[in-house]
Amino acid sequence: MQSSPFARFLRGAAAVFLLGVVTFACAPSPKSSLSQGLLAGDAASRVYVAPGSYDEFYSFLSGGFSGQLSVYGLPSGRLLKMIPVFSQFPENGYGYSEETKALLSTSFGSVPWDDTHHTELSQTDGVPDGRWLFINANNTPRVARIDLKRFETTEIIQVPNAAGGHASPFVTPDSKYLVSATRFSVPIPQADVPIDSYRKNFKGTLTFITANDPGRMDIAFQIMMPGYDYDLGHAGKGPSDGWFFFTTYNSEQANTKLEVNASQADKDYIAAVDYRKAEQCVAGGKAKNFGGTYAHNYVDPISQIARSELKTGVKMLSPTDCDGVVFYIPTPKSPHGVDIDPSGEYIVAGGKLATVIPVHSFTKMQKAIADKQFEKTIDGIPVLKYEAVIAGEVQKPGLGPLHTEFDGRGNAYTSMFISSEVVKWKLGTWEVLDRMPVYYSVGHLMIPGGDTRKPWGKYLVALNKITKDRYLPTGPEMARSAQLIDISGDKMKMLLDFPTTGEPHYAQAVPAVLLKSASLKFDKLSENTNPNVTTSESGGSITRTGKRVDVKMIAIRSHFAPDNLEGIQLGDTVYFHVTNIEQDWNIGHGFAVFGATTAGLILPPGSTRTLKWVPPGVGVYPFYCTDFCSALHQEMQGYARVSAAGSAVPLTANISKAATSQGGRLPGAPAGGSR
Ligand code: RUQ
Ligand code: CUA
Repeated sequence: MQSSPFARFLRGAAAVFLLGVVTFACAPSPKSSLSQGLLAGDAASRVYVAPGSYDEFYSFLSGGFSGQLSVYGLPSGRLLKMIPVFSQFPENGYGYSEETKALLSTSFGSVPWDDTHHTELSQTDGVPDGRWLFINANNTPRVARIDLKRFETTEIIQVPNAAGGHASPFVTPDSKYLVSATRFSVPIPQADVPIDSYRKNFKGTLTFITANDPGRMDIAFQIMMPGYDYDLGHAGKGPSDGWFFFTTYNSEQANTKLEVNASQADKDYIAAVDYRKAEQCVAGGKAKNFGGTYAHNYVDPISQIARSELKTGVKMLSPTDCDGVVFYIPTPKSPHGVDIDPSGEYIVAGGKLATVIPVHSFTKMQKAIADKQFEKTIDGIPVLKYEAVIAGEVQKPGLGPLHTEFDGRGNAYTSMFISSEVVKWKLGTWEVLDRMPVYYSVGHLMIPGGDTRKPWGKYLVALNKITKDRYLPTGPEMARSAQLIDISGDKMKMLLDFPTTGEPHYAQAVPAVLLKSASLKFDKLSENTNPNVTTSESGGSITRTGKRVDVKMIAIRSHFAPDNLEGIQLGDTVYFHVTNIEQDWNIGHGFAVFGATTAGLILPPGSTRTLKWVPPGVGVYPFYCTDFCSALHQEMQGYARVSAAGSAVPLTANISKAATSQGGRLPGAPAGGSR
């Protein structure tokens, strides 16, 4: 293979990749997609979900640079919902209403836009359990919990002593911990040092975050690591349960022109962390009390109001103080993904520049540790011998391997970024079984449960970086493209292209039955403990406290009560606390007021949301419902009168005469459901 044309091709292509000029040079022609599997009509019937029918799987795709995630049905590829996490979201007012703002708080203040990379479902015994979905923020390192009864973000914790939370938020099989690792090493603690003192002053950290207790996410401990880039991670399972594996690149410790300087070494490392050993060392007092300030934000499940607290200090463990807590496994070459097969024995790395896919053996790793088969030690971390740990190498897999998932039938599927294909290969024999071209430059791929102990190995979704000619052109920017592939047979079959929001790095999916029936339909008004809730037509009010005016009102088809407000003065700050008192699934209202600097509020049934409004001048300002809720939605409006400061106009709020009948429906208006 050394002198074969293929090897020369690989070297040439790797050089091209290094120069960064070609990202999809080897992409096959789009015309060939239909010949790669089924006839068009056949493929269409495989993804057809008849109107009114449900999809078989929920899938959760990270939104990448949008800071959000989105929910798609599979196999149809229909977009079901976008869930805002680290970014404000105009579709439902997330991050704009007073109740949700605190979720975006960090030690740097409010960060209303971040970059997400990986979605991860909570697990019980190594299998997705449908309780929560976790997702990371990369730029300001954070981890969020999404409650899958509500499909809403309910908790976010910041990760201190880190920069770039990319290897995150991978979960242990019991959901005890989530991890986050520094993609970018930095001085820890931060310090004003020359950048070219990188080798001396820059460090990485691996963070373990407690995850199993909603409202109590916390930094369990951190491990101080050599200053490399820590890229991705996955927990062990089965026999390797208790271990966590992280890829590193830039073990060269370059601090400039990384595309060349961090691609010098033949091998970087996978860091294998024995986190039960870390727990013992922390319990045994071997961790240092270390600084670091971080925000913990949490939506109170009763009042549905988010609160933020700032915390300080973590337990920091050094490998030199805790023998056997971390080992490095040499791995070619600038590895990106690290994926553990369903049995827990094989550790698969995707070396972006490697010509093979190396697969390590957990059994051999344990033996190598017991036999002290070490090459050297770096900062207290023994480096195991490659030959002592390697189980096998997949030869000629393609170009630019990144990520691998499993079907539970002994097969692995690896994404090939440069050669734009998904490659199926066999665990144990390492032979390539099949290839499927994808369009173009696939990053992650996802099989429902494909990183767990029990994959639902029916479909594979390729998450592609470049769309180009796949859809009607929409100017210089195109939506990213996902492709659905049938993996139930021997040969992969291309079924469907569908556009995605943002850049989905990773994704997760579960059978719909796991979540469908538990999905919340509305919040019960009787359980709404927001202190500014209004539960009845006549319960609204307007009150003044100095220059602050609080308005409590209800929204119901098709009015607000009260609907006319007077006595507000220029210089006041007005808080509109609006409660949607509907008790019916999916009956929402909105609230917007003229002169506001954001659009307003969106109110799911049973909820209270608050809009802060500083009137821009004297006058009369209409407010209205922004969500077409009924035949008389256009009538759902009111006025706020603003007088000069010191005016004698009394503070009043009326209840509209048209709104006095309970339920608030005008004669002749439909009873509901017509939105
Ligand atoms: S990454 S395309 Cu942010 Cu997980 Cu590999
Ligand atoms: Cu309420 Cu439109």
